[in-house]
Amino acid sequence: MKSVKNINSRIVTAASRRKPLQMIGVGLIVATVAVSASACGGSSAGATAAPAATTAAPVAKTVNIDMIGKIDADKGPTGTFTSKEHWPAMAPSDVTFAAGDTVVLTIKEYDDAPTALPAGSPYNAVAGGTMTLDGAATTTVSNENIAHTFSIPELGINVPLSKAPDGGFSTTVFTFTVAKDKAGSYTWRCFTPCGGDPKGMGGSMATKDWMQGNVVVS
Ligand SMILES: [Cu+2]
Repeated sequence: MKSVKNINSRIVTAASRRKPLQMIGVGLIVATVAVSASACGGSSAGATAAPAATTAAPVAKTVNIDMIGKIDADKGPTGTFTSKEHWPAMAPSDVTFAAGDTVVLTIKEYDDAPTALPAGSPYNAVAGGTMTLDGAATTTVSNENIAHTFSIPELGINVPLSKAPDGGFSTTVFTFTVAKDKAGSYTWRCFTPCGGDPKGMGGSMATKDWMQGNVVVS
């Protein structure tokens, strides 16, 4: 509301300078009230469109989120994970951003073992944003290289994560913009069968804070 008041005062002041006649001034004030009403009833984007709102703060922001993927206890930064042997995990498992934000998600993957997706799976391909792998633009990760995915199906997001080089890590940077009507609670999960049981879907795959977590879009 504060910004709307500022806009009004700017419009009235500018109008007064341009139009000294009182009668015209009254007409302009009525017009200004109309602008004010539409700005209050609509979104802040409407206020941004007003000519006087040159100083309005941008609504959307860029959010940087860093995650680390690893397996076992002897890889990755110490203290990040509580080990379960052969359980891959990603941390922090809960992420938050706002509708309309542009999110830059950086994932360092320390798991050096590939886990192939079933033939024909859509989860090898990047979806819902743009991705770089170790600095190079990437649109898909092959079954020879894929270790995990960071996927939020309800938001149309899929980030295939490449296995780490021996003794190191791969760096995936995924950038996406969240639609303004997508506020809500979602679940991210991995889709590679990395869970350890015969079908690869149990254990870490079925356990929150390992291969799945919460996504809150405020
Ligand atoms: Cu996985």
